[in-house]
Amino acid sequence: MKTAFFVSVLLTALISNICHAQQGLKTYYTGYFPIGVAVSPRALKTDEAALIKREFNSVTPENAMKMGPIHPEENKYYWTDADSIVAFAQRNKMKMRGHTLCWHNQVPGWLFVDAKGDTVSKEVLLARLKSHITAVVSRYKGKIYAWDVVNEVISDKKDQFYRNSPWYKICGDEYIEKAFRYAHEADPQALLFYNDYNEIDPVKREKIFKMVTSLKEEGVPIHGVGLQGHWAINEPSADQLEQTLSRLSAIGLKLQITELDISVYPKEHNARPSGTQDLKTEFTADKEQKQMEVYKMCFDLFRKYKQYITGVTFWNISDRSSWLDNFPVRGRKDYPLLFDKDLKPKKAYREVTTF
Ligand code: HAH
Repeated sequence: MKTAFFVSVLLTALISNICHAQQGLKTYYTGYFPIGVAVSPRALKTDEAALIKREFNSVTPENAMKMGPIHPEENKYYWTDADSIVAFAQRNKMKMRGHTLCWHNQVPGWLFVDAKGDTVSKEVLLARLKSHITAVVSRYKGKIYAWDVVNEVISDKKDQFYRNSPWYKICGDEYIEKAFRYAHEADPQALLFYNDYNEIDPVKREKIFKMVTSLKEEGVPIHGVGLQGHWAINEPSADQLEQTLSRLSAIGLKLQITELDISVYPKEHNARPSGTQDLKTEFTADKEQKQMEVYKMCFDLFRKYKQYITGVTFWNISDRSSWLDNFPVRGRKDYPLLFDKDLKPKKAYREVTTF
């Protein structure tokens, strides 16, 4: 009798465990928001493809649509990689976000200079921006429902508003609204986002609030704010994240978490080489516990703000590899995602799917 009881308890636990993981993140979040993932064209040809199809209902190209990779020379576009991700999304009836039309990193060398190597004028740079945005957005019109139009133009320095990038040096802040207008002209249906990181910092958050509010008031076609969400085991606190979501939702536009990962190392904002202090890179029980707590807290709040949040996208698929293996510390292994290197759901997976 007793044995039969224990066997049945064990079986129930086992079955519920299996079923739990099999539903897929996207199913748990059906009544909330799409769950996306950043991908490379290569990943779509490996065992990660099955995981993507099971768990997610949206994809973003991690690199394939950035200005450098997709537009390496003035008169040459390289479409192959981006096309293959769009085809995957279409084939599997997934949503697709575009990333990103205007950024200061991963830009092609030719963009800011003329044939002689001199810096181009504002008129030339805006004309180049327009032809880039028109080409890319038109090609995927109707297939990409949301674009990160402008990425990371707000400065991290407390006493500086805009980042002093080549874009800003040549155009002032005018390229920002122009980018949104060009994208809207090319695909009037696409939802257009301003995307940035570290909105949990109140100073940066207020700058973003101010810029996006004024774009909106001037009638610039902008529909949402993307919070990248590159967070860590020590930040944000629940209060900090709630203040962030509450403040930015007051702009009156939609919010998306566009690049979520939770690093198992305390947050550092600047790149540096690795040193002797970086040798302890195992995924310990302590790191796992802290990461679970942060993931749970984040998704508790995302669900609480579901009225404003229209998407949550992870930046990479599994701990097999992620951009955090090289940032901020070059070569330091990180474990920031919900799936381990064997693509099995980690304990944090259960935390975000039990509610
Ligand atoms: C993001 N920047 C970018 O939006 C994304 O395109 C890239 O793949 C990874 C992260 C975050 C960032 C950074 O790259 C450098 C310094 C601070 C923040």
